[in-house]
Amino acid sequence: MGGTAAPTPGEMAGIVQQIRQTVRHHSTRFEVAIPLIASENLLSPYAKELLISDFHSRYAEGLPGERYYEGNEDVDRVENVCLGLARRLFRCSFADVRPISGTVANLAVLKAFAEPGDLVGTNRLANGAHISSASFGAFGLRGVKPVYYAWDEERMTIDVAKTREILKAVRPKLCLFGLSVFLFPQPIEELRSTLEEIGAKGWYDAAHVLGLIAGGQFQDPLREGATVISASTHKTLPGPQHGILLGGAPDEETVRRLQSAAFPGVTSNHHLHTMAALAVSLAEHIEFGRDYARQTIANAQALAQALYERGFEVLAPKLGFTRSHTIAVRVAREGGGETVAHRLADAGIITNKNLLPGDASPKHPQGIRLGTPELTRVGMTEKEMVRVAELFEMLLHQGRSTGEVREAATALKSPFTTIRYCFGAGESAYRYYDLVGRDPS
Ligand code: DSN
Repeated sequence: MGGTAAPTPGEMAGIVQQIRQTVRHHSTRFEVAIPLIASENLLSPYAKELLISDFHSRYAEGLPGERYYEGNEDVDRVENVCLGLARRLFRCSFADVRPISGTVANLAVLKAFAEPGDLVGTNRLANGAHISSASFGAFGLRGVKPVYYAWDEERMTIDVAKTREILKAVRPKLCLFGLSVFLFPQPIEELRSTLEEIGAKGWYDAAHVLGLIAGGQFQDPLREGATVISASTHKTLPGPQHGILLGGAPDEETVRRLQSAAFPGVTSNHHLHTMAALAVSLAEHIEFGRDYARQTIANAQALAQALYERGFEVLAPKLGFTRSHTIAVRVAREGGGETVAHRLADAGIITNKNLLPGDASPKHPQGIRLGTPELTRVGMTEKEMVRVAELFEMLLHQGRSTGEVREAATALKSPFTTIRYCFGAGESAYRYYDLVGRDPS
C-alpha cells in the first residue's frame, strides 16, 4: 500500500513546535533590525487581529448581496464598509477589493482591457518596473507584448518627448505607469493627450506609492489620466497583504469588465480576513495617513542626503534624490548590489539588491533599493535617518566589523519597536501573542 510513513511518536508535534519557534525568532530578529525594504510595512494591532478571525475560514464569491454561499451577511457588511472607505480615501466612484495581491490586481486589469497579442506600454525592468511587466510575469501570462517607454536616466523617470513618439508610432492599447523603484511621479498627465489621441487606456500600478497618494503627498493618477489604478495594499499604505482596483468615474462597461476580471477572472474566493484588515487600514489611513506619508517622504529624503554626504552614489542628486519613500544607491564601488545587501543583512540592516539603469546582469545588479515605510511606522524621523546613514558608512566605508555595526543598529532600533500612525498606537509592532499558550502534544 502507498501512503506516507507513520510519524514516530512526537515527531510532528516537534515540527509544529520548531515552526512556531522559528517564526518567533524571525519576529524578534526584525524587532532589533533596521528594515529598509521599500515594499514592506507593519500592520496595526486592530488590522492584525482580524487576520486570525473566523473570516479566514469562509467563502464569499461574488459581490456583497450577490453571493454564491450562505452565511455572508457580516462579510458583506465589512466589504461594503471597505469599499466605501476606499472610494472615500481615493476620491473615486469605483473600488474592488477582491484581488488578493498586487500582481493579481494587475492580471485583472490585463484580463479586462487586453487580449493576447495586444501591445501594452510599460517601463523596462532595469528602469524599475515590476516583474508584472515581464514576459515571465503577468504580461507573459496574458500573452501581451510590451512597448517600452523611453527613459530619462538623470531624472529617473519617463522621457516624455521620446515616449510620445514611440506611442504615436506603435499605438499600444493600454499604457501601464508605475514602478517598483518609484522615485518620482510618472508623467501620465503629460502623456494624457497622446493616450487620448491613440485611444489607449491609462493604467497606473500604485502598489509602492498607494499610501503616499492617499495621504495627498504624491501624484493623483485618477485625475491625471488613469482610467484604473491597481495596487497591493501593504507598502506605503500600511495594510495587509492584499490587492485593490480603483477607478475615477468609469463607465458601466469598464466597471463590468473590471468586476468580472476580478471574479471569476483571477479569483474564486477572495481572502476575507485580509479584506477586513484592509478596511481597518483604510480607516486608519484616513485618520493618520497624511502625517504618515509626509514623514515617510521626509525620512527618505533625509536618508538619501545623509548617505550622499558620506560618499555614497545615491541616484538623482540634482533632483533631491526622491519624491517618494524610496531611494536607489549604486554600490558598484562597495562591491555590487548582492555583496552589499548580504553584508548589510549580516549587520542587521535589511535591504535588497536591485537592478539600476544600465545594469547588464539581473543576477549581479549594481544597486540596492532602500525604503523608509517601516522605520517611519515605528516613529523614526530625520534624526534617526542620519544615524542609519552612519551605520552604512561604518560598515561599507570605514571597515568597522559586522558585529560592531550590528550592535549599533540594535541600539538605534531598540527604542523604536512600537507602532505609530494608527489606533492602538504604542502596541508592539513586531511581537504577536501565542494563541495556544502550550506546547503541542
Ligand atoms: N516585489 C515587490 C517589491 O519589492 O517591489 C513588489 O511586488
